[in-house]
Amino acid sequence: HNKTISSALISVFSKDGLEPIVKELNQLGVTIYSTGGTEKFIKDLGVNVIPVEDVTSYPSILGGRVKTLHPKVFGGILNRQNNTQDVAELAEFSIPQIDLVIVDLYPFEKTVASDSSHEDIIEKIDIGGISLIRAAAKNYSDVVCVSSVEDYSEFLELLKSKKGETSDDDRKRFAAKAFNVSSHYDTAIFNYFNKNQQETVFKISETSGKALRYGENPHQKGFFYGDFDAMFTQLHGKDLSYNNLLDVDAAVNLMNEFKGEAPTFAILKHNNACGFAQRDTLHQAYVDALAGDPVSAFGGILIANTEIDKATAEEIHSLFCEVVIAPSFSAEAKEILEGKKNRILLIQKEIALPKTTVRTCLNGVLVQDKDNKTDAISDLSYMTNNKPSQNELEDLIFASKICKHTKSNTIVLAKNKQLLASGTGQTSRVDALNQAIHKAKSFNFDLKGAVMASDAFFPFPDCVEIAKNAGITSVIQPGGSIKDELSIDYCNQNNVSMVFTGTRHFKH
Ligand code: 93A
Repeated sequence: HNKTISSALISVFSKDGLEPIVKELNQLGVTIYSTGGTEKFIKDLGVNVIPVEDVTSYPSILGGRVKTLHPKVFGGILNRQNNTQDVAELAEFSIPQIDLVIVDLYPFEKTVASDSSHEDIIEKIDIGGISLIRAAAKNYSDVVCVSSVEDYSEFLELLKSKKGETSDDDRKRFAAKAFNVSSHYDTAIFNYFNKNQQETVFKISETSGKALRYGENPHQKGFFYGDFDAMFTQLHGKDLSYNNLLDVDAAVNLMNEFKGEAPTFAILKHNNACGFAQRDTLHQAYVDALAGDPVSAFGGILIANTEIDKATAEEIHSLFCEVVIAPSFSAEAKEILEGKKNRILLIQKEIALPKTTVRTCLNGVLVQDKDNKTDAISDLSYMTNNKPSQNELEDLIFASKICKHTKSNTIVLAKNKQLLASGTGQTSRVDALNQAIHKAKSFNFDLKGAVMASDAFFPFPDCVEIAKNAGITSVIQPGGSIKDELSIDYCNQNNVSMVFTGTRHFKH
C-alpha cells in the first residue's frame, strides 16, 4: 500500500546533495527533524527544522556520541501504524511519527584509509546513525530509509515524481540498500579490528623498533626491536641489515661456547658455521677456519673470541666479508680492516646473552628458555669398549658445541680442533652426514681420525656405518633412541668409540 511522507528525520555526515531534497520536502509540507550540523545546514537554507533535542528534551551529550539514541526518536521510527497498541503508546508518550529517515554515516572506511590515529578511527564508528538506518529499514512497511549520500538522487526523483508517496516496493528497495550499507559498514569495522590483531607484533616494532633497510628480502619491511648498542660498539661500516643481525646473533651465541678458551675463529654463513678452528694464535685459527670452506666464507660473518691483531687483520682483509666481531681490535688491525668502506666492525661488549628465545608462531609467539647447556667432557657417558683418546675427546666436545649452533638435522665433522665440514638443515641425519662427508672431501680433507657430532640420537645404525667407512673414529651424540644399542654394537664391532652427552641440541 502507498504511504505519504509527512515527517522526516535527517542526520547526515555529508551535506552534499542534500539541498534539493530538503527543498522538495519543504514544498511537500513535510515536518523535518534534525541533528546539530544537519539542522544548521537546513536552517541556513531558510527551511523550518525542529532540533531533535526538542523531541527528546535531551541535549546531545558525550561530544555527540549520544544525540539520536532516545526512545522518542526510535519509538517514532519503529512503531507499526496498523497496530493499535503502538499507536496508543505514541500518543501516551508524545512520540512524533517519523516516516522518512535520511542518514549518511560517519565515514569510517575513509578515515581508516586516510591513515588517521586509532582514536580518530574509533570515533568514526557511527552508532546512532547505523541504529536509525536499521530501525527505519526494519520498519519499511511504514518508513522510507535513505541510508547513503549515494541514494540521494534516486530518492529525489521518487519524491518529485510521486509527490512524497511511496509504494511497498519502493520502501523495501530502500530497506535492502540500507541493510547492504549497514552490513558493509560493520564488515569494514571488523576488518579494521581484525587487522589490528594480526599486526600487533609488527606495530610494536614499528613504533619503538629501529627501522632497517628492509627485512629478509628487499620487498619486506624490517625492524629491530632491542638495544644493539648495549651489546656492541660499531667501529666501522654501514648499518646492519636484518640478515646481518640474524648472523651476528648466531655468531655470538656460537662463540659464547668457547669463551675463555684458546684463540678461536668462526666464519658463519646463513647463521651456520662454515669455518671454525681453535689454535695457539688467532692468526692460525683464522687461516684454518677459512680452509674449512673458503667458498662459503665469501660474504660471511667473522667472529673471534679474542682481540684481532695485525697479522689476523691482514689475512682477513683480502676476504670479502660483511661483519667482523671481536672483543677488541688492535689499533693496526682496526686501521687495516677499515680499509673497506662497508665492512662492519663490531666490538662485542662483556654482556650476558638473553636467557630466553622468542619467535613468531601462527598468530602468536613461542617463548622458551634458551638452550644454555654447554657440553663438557665431565657430562659424557662412554658407551663403547673402545674409549676416545684425549685428543678425540677434545675434538668431540669441540664438534658438539658447533653442532648445537647449526641448523638441524646436522652432523659436524672435526679433527684437531678444526671444523672439516658440516651437514646443515637436512631432513634426515643420513643426508646431513653424506653432505658433510662430500663437502670435507671436496676441500681435500682426510677424514681418517676425524670425529662426528650429531645434534640428536641415531634411530638406526646407518650413520655410524657411513661414518666408519669414511674414516671417522669417534662419535658424540645425545643418545636416547630405543635403538641406541644397534649403533653401539656397530661401533664395538668396528673399532669406533662413541660417547653420549645426554643432551639433545635441536635447532629448528
Ligand atoms: O555518535 S553517534 O553514533 N551518536 C548518535 O546518537 C548519532 N545520531 C546520528 N552519531 C550519530 N549520528 C550521526 O551523526 C549520523 O549518522 C550522521 O553521520 C551525523 C550527523 O551529525 P550532524 O547532523 O551533527 O552533522
